[in-house]
Amino acid sequence: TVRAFNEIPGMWKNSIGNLYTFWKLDGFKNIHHIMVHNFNTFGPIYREKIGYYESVNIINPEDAAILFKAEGHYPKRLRVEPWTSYRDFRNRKYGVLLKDGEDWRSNRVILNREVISPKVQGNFVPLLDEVGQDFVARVHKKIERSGQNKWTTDLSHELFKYALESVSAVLYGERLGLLLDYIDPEAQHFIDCITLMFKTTCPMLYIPPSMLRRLGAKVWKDHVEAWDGIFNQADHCIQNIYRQLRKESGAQNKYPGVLASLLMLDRLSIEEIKASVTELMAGGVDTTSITLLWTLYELARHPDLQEELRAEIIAARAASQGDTVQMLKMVPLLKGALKETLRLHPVAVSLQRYITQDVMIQNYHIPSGTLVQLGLYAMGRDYRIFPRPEQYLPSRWLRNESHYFRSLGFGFGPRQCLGRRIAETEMQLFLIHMLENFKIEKQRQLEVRSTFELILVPEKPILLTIKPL
Ligand code: HEM
Ligand code: 2DC
Repeated sequence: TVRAFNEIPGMWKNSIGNLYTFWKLDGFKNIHHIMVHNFNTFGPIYREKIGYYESVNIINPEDAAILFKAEGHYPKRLRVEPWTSYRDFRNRKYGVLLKDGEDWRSNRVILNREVISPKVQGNFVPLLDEVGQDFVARVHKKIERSGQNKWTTDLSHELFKYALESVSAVLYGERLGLLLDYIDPEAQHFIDCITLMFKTTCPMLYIPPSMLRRLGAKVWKDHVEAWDGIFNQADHCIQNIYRQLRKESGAQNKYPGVLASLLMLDRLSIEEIKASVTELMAGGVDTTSITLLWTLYELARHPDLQEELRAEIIAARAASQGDTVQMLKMVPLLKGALKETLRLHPVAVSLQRYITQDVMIQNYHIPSGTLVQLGLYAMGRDYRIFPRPEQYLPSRWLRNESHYFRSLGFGFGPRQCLGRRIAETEMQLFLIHMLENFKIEKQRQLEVRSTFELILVPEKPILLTIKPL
């Protein structure tokens, strides 16, 4: 007995009323908790309508598999209206993040080869390894200066710089030098603009930006200012490389970076390259830095696990004999730790697709064209999917429990995170260098929750103490 679409439980009849309730519950900051609550109330599938978004929400891995099998040839996510509105407003091109259809696919295929294919990882490793070493040197210096043989700090600002330095090294093939003593005010401004851009996106997710623009709302103005800052800084970096490339003729042996590779390949227009490279640069800061911060937080809470990881790293270092690419293949527990971080603290609260064919989920008929959301945060914390979900257990990813559609932190399929290889390599190398040099400790046994600022971030600063080994 197939049940009809209209029989799906949920609150989808009064969209304005829902928007009001949502707002009253401080829903902007708590989307992830509200989703958990809804799954507890309605079961593994529910319909919802908030403002102009109507969706079906699911939580089970088996249902995620059905969703992704129905995503079609041109997978389409929920459109982040404030982001497209800004581009339209300033007459800037969409990059791969915002494009759809054949336009998306043709750009994405070209970018894949330079950013995410296995053949490029070897190019990224030496660059990212150097950034990791510089970070360690900086921490040593901070510890020395403290005069206490330790450094207690909210590492987030250092991690933002680490992430920007890393993604820039890969994109531009050269170092910005953000881990030196002198803080480049332009780089700091760029970092601040990204945070502001994410923050100001949230309230506009449910209220049409075009309306806020006509009303002259502050949130729209701030949003525009944030994106302007992002694009100006990226333009600056891109112009630099472009000029250098025209001066230097003849091939060099050194890996020139993603941008120069794309320019030389000459298969995308300059404007298209600019749009996607800007998205990569902006997408590469808060995402990896916050995931690393959560990982350090978990390692500080689990000293035994920290020792276990350190042992794995030391053994891998010895066995790989200076071949770092090889070494990264010998740290399964470390990779499990990053998966475990993204399970409990995902960057994206949900994954979404407009399905391109009718499907059956939980015995309900769902018509083609429906927006289906997988509650990634809720899934990661459900005891039916992950036994003892509240425990941070990297080894669960090494055991032969089912991993079927359970590791989805970077999304899935051809529309998955384009920065995934960069992010993974950068995070693995960071943790390798940190664990080889320092012990991470926590101040008090305080639980830190997530709050929604378009991406999920810690609700309050996380103070860590770093000691030399
Ligand atoms: C898309 C997560 C780091 C650039 C996405 C998506 C997720 C995600 C969930 C949507 C995927 C989907 O719909 O299936 C993450 C996580 C990161 C991370 C967890 C780090 C821990 C990065 C980095 C970059 C980046 C470092 C840039 C270097 C992008 C871009 C897209 C994307 C450009 C859009 C791709 C497209 O639409 O074709 N990311 N990301 N991300 N991410 Fe990431
Ligand atoms: C936010 O309801 C909640 O990787 C919305 O690097 C649905 C939604 C749609 C798209 C998601 C977004 C959420 C969270 C942030 C994501 C984004 C797609 C890409 C983006 C997951 C879940 C992110 C952070 C990119 C951002 C790149 C940008 C700064 C240029």
